Amino acid sequence: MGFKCGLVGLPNVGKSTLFTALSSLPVERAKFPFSTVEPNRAIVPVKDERLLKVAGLISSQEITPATLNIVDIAGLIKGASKGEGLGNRFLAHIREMDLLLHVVRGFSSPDVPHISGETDAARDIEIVKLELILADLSFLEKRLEKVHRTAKGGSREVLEEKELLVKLYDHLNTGRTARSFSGSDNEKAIIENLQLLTSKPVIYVVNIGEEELAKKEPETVKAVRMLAEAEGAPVISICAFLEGELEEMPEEERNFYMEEYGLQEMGLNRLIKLGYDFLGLITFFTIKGKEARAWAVKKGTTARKGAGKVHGDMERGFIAAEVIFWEELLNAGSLAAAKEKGILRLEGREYVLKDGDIVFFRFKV
Ligand SMILES: Nc1nc2c(ncn2[C@@H]2O[C@H](COP(=O)(O)OP(=O)(O)O)[C@@H](O)[C@H]2O)c(=O)[nH]1
Ligand SMILES: [Mg+2]
Repeated sequence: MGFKCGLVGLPNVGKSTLFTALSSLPVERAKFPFSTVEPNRAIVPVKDERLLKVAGLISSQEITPATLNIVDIAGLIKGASKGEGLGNRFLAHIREMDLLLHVVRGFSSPDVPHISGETDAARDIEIVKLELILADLSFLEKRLEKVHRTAKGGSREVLEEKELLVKLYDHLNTGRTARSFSGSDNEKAIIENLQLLTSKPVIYVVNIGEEELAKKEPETVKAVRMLAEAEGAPVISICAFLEGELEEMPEEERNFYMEEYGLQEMGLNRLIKLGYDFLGLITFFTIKGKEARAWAVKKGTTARKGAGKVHGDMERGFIAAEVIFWEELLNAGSLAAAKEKGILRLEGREYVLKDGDIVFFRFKV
């Protein structure tokens, strides 16, 4: 179903504004039927020049970009981990995410109340982080109780898990995230299985006001950057308000305003690209008749698994993959010419897909 990025943050920081802007990016909804069912989920396209070039070469009538799922998770307030506000439902949503986009308020407006009075990026981030840590702690407590019971006379693995859980619990209990816990590879694998909220990768998104756009680095962005750098997380600043308006405009008008504001690229595209890279995703392309399509998979995905992304039958009945790097195809001039030259390689199921590969799957049903 694709990779899920969840918008989290305090109420009134601009999550829904950002979400609305993202959901207006053009993508063919019919291909993603579930997107119409859930109002808080947007399918957003990943802009890719290579896809456009490949599509141009084969005179595509249909161009389907790779996509990310963005989920607008209802606002988090103090006490959410104890069930306040939307509490547990909210937390359950986060558990399903591959990546969190932590939105921080960077705009000031007397009309929009701030949940705790003044905007203070560092404190706001801390509130959200703390709620997630508390939720993880109560999860770990339950887990520890269970392990405790089975650990009596239990196997070595159970004892090891118990030891690890205790260490992790102490770590979180000092206000740190599971992300920042350093353990062995084996320990990390166990922790990953726990699906803790604070082990999700995070990108900080500072939602700045229009008047901040002209500044080199607004104060809030700087404050968030310092925090983020310390934990190795990326930061992006975006004016969600303006992005939404830009998205609605005809291209010419949009270009005019982007120049006025000194924007080289739509912030939405920068954000999606960043999320894509941060998730460790690569793109492969398929051509079917007159359709050129891009697919997002994790780095290291094999040809057979990649086939499964396109269709379950293709993975089950996988025979081989014919592969050509996108630039090689462009250089050849056409698909027919590439075939004639014999530059399509035949690869087996264990072939590791590369970013920019064009793949033709051979399979039996
Ligand atoms: N002045 C100003 N208001 C904004 C900006 N971004 C969002 N808002 C307003 O802030 C309020 C809360 O935004 P919303 O997206 O609903 O926040 P959420 O609670 O995080 O989903 C709304 O009234 C928005 O119109 C901005 O950049 N500048
Ligand atoms: Mg909202």
